[in-house]
Amino acid sequence: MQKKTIFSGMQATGNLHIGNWLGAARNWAKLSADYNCLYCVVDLHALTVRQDPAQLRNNARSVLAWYIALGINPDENILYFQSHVAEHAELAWILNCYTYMGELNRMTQFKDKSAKNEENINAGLFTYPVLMAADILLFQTHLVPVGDDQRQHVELARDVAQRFNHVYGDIFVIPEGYIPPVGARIMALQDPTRKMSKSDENISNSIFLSDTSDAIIKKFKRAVTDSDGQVRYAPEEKAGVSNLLSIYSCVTGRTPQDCEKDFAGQGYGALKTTVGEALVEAITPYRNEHARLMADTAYLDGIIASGAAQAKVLATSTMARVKKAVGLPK
Ligand code: AQP
Repeated sequence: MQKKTIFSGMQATGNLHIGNWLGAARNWAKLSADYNCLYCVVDLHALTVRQDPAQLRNNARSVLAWYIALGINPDENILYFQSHVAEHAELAWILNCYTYMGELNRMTQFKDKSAKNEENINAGLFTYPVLMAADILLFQTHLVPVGDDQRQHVELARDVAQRFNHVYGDIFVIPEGYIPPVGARIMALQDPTRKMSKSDENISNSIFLSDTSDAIIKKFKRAVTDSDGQVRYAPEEKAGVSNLLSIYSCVTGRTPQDCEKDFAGQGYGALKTTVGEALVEAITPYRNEHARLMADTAYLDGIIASGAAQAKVLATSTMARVKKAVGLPK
């Protein structure tokens, strides 16, 4: 039987953090054996926030190298840059004409990001979910493994695809989101009511995959918890402690409730040290592999070129059907 298709991506807006890994890339690696997968570095999305050009180019390569370092085999999956396949932007324009302002006005990420970038609330930030719908629908995607913050955007992609199909027939596969039961929303260490984010101004909030082991241990030691002193998994009531237990759960492969038992009769100090050390052990081999890949320019260049060529073939096929359906001349 023909394998189904996965599409997902990450923005090249900075260093990847453990939320990007535990909420998304970890599942990409797990799912990749059973699907045809495209994992994209969504560099066009990154432009919705002002970027330094040299840094954006470097971040894009770094994100792609992280995909490989985190276990996604470039010989079996398509890894590429969004800007190398112009059909992403072309389909986004067409889908803009099938998406309602009211739908985009409801997107919580737009509200959050506008609040953070008051001086630059551009139209791209507003139509970001349409470009994301185009990313997904361009490849007749069945499954989109993402973190919880992208749930609403995947829903919108489904709505737009259904609307389009209703008018023109079965042009797009209707995608499903895949959001993991644990790790889908890793919270900021200093403010566990907010999600961990690449572009957070306070670097103590995020554990970056490139952080040194010492920095990781220190950040965990300073993580905000609460004053009742009990290691218990209760996300609503005990956001900081539950966040640490979620991270530990992802790294150990055990449930957060089971992890809780390891700390019976112990305080938050033991929890912070254990989680920090477990994480250091888990990511050190990835960090070393990432450094090795970044130094191998020719190898990365080869993957980038071949990924774009493979993605382009698939994208062209969908675009031909879309253009014909809406009536654009040949
Ligand atoms: N804190 C998180 N916990 C779990 N998953 C997360 N993701 C992001 N943050 C967390 C998931 O990682 C994938 C890539 O995210 P993105 O690059 O599209 O950026 P984002 O969702 O806007 O989050 P960031 O990393 O915080 O970037 P900035 O700071 O640039 O906004 C997605 O699957 C996302 O769900």
